[in-house]
Amino acid sequence: MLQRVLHAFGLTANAADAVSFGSGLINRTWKLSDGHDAFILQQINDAIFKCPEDIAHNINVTASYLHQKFPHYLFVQPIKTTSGNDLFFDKEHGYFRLTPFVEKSHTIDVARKPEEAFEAASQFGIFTKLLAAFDPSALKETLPHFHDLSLRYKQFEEAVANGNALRRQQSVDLIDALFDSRYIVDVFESIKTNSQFRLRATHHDTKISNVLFDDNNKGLCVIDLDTLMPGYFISDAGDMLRTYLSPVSEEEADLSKIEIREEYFSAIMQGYLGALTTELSDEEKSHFVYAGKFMIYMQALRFLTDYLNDDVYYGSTYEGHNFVRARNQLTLLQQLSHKENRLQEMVTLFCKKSIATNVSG
Ligand code: GN1
Ligand code: MG
Repeated sequence: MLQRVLHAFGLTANAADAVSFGSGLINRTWKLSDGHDAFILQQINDAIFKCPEDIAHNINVTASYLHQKFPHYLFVQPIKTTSGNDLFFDKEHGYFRLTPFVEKSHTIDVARKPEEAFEAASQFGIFTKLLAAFDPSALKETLPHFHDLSLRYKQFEEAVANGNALRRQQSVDLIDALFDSRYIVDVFESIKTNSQFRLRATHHDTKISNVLFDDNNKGLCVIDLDTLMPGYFISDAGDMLRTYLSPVSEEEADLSKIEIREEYFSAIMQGYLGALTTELSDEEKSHFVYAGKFMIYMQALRFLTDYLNDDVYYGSTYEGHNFVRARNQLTLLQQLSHKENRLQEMVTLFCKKSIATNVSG
């Protein structure tokens, strides 16, 4: 199968040398080389992305905007097939996309130092800043309602009402705890009608492995634009907080290892809000901590919904996998809530200082 795909892109590389790459839950990714150059090949999961052409459209319009306005920004553009298509479609295996592998770049799976979190957060902030004048309605919604928390909550309620009976019984405590945090949805609903919040070109998947780093561990650019769509900044800020603050990932079953590392919070805040000082409104900035709660809560709802629905979306590698993930995210949410006041103070202080710096030039 891979050989056919490589041929379509005009590559002489040997399919047998393609190695699995990355750790995403949705798409499959390989790295390969044709002797000269290295490439990243991805099979787009079209059970989830119903219209992969929309992703290609979004990448193309963004590429041409950035190319025109910010030609020095490193934008990793996919390579077309020999027939000039953005994607190769194979009847049996679906859609494939090829991108050049950026030489002397690497990705990081988990933030091991606050400096790495800072670099990644700066890159996501810079990306948003560069696209500030770009009309987000030019972007197609590759996953309609992807970060619509109200909808995720509704889907959760439906799973609680109609999902796997045994699993529902076994999850009562977790279900109750998630119902108890419904106020997070209420805040989201108020954001949607608040004119101080803007819809922007939003990445929607800001885990640290979606940033390229150079050999000195400085951020180069962001990658993986599958979910680049109109959205609120809370999605991007929130998923960084969700995935960089704790020393362990959503996969960790030992809840005692989950914690909020303040030095990482500070790094994300400085990197992200620092890049967007003049772009985000005061009202938006004041919701920076909320952004973390928003994304962590949504992920807890999504994992538990999937558990109750027999793991149809995320899959599972062991019995109770999505339950464990949901419990992990609830714990992270509780830890963040414990520190909320202190973190909020850090944001207030940072915003005051950066405004002062801006005014004094
Ligand atoms: C999925 O495939 P990956 O890991 O980039 C999911 C994200 C979740 C994440 C949780 C399209 O992303 O929304 O936050 O898993 N992407 C989609 O690990 O559902
Ligand atoms: Mg992704």
